[in-house]
Amino acid sequence: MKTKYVHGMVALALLAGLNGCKPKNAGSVVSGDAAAKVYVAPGKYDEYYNFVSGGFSGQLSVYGLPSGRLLRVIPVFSVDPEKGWGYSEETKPMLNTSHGQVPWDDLHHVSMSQTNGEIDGRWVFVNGNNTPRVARVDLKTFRTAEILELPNSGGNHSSPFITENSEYIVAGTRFSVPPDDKSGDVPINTYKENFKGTISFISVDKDKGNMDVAFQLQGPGVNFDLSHAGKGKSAGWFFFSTYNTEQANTLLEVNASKRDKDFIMAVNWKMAEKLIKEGKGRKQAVKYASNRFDEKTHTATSTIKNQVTVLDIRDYPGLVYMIPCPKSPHGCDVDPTGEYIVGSGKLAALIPVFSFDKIQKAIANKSFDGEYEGIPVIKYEAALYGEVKKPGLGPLHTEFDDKGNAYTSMFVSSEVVKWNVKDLKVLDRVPTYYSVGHLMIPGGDSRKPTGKYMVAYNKITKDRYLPTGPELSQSAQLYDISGDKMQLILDYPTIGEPHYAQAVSADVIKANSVKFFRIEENNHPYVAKGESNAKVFREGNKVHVNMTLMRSHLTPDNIEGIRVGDEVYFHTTNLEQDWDVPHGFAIKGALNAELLVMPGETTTLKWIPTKAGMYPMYCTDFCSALHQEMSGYVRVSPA
Ligand code: CUK
Ligand code: CUA
Repeated sequence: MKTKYVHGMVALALLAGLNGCKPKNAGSVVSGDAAAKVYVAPGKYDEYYNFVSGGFSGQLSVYGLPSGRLLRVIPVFSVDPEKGWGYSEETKPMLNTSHGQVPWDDLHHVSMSQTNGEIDGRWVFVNGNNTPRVARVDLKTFRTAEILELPNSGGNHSSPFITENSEYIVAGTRFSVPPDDKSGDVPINTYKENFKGTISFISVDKDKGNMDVAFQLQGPGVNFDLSHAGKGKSAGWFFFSTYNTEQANTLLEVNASKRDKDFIMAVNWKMAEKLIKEGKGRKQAVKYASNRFDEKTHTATSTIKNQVTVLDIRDYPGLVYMIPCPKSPHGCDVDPTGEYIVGSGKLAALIPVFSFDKIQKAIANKSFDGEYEGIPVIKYEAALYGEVKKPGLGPLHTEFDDKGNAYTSMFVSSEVVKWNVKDLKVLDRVPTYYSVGHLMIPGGDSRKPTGKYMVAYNKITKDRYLPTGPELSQSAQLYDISGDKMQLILDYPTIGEPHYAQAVSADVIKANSVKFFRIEENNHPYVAKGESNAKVFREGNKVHVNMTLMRSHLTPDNIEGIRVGDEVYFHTTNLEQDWDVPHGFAIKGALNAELLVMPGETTTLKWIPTKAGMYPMYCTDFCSALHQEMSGYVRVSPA
């Protein structure tokens, strides 16, 4: 979420005086042995990979923990000139949508693939909040392998949360919208009649990870906020927080905050899956892009799909239930046992903890408190395990450790509060600098949390770093949680606005990391597998340059016969067969930035010269002592 909105809401909720309050002793509460705890000696590796949302940068960054060292920025939804992402012909289709190429998005949440409720280190899924999309990053290559657009959605925020064997990731729409097969050209004040809330269930192929929209649930025009899958005993269920159950369409900060309680929506996804298998649901015409990177050719293809199966949740009794939750719920987290579901009302001064067993009993006994839009509402007390009293202000998100404790971020009072899941007693609290959004414990939303570190991802930095003009980096803060008291041990800036993040032991990933691609397996249609295969050839006004890159020359390096207006394709193959020897490629005046080509890979830069003249081209990545010599010329003649 964006800070200013929360601030606005909070002000309206008469909490104005507490808005943005600063914890005392900023900067002086660092643990005495902090340096030793975060110091990773030169040449030594970090213990954890931490995958951090880049917010409105549209990218995913990778940090080492506990050092806080930035290891990599993985381009996902946004073009990235450093890697030619979205500029090379091979990657352009990844950013395709039903609206055309959308070269940016707002990335909020990170879900690592799981097996038996434990992070298995195969893929990271992330969401695009703006033009509804989910992406899959392959952790063998640390590259985005797939981007899937979502129909019937607006603002894909409640996403991408995963089931414990990665069967599905879900994506709930933040903005209810008229379904795609209806005209969206309707008066906005017909919201209640025309706008629908939609949740996509996206299937994930067991072996390849390929995603598709398996089915969608459609219902009243509420806004879905975060969600989490059940675990263990609750594994067949999903829990979504909702807000704007008022179904307001204007001045939401007032009109969507009227009700004392909104809902957590409990979805029996096993039942939905069964209904779909039985052929239930309605086929709806839509258009959405499915973009995949082909592992053989290293080229993305974009396919526009045109149908989804929709279950109207009101047509299937038993599929969903509403659980009242105070007030403007945001986070919705499930503890490692799967029994406790933690709600977090942005405007609430307590944390409700619901019991899965009690929810099941309430359903069996019909302990309902009427209906909401045809959906049974379970009585608050019938579902409630208990409340954490006076935890702080503005609870947002909760993670768990391996000792039965929960940690909840408090946006308004700018702190993290540790409490015991069984007795709901607050055990400890630490200030954050400032206004924490998500927090993260490695494995902290899985069945196997760890208990060593917690990271707070903060919206505001203020006085934490040297000033850099009006805009300051957001920041992460690392806490040692191994003892009774949480201790701040490190601050580090982040790329873009961090929302959620996940971390996993480096051992789960590092052994599988690809070092380079085998040139003999390169199936790119324009590969040159050796310098003797390099060539320039013309097809009408298209000119193909099958070029090789090898320390320290381009082949060919003198190109003539190009005319103004030709479409020139530089298909550059990096012939190196060694780890960490990329070459780059750029040419004067090219609109498509540059390329960064991995060993064994072929990547294409398209260039349409507009003026006759001499155009230098060169390798952009310092690759050897003779890197400056890795260059050449293209002569362009009048058309
Ligand atoms: S949201 Cu950002 S602090 Cu998009 Cu997960 Cu709660
Ligand atoms: Cu190749 Cu520099």
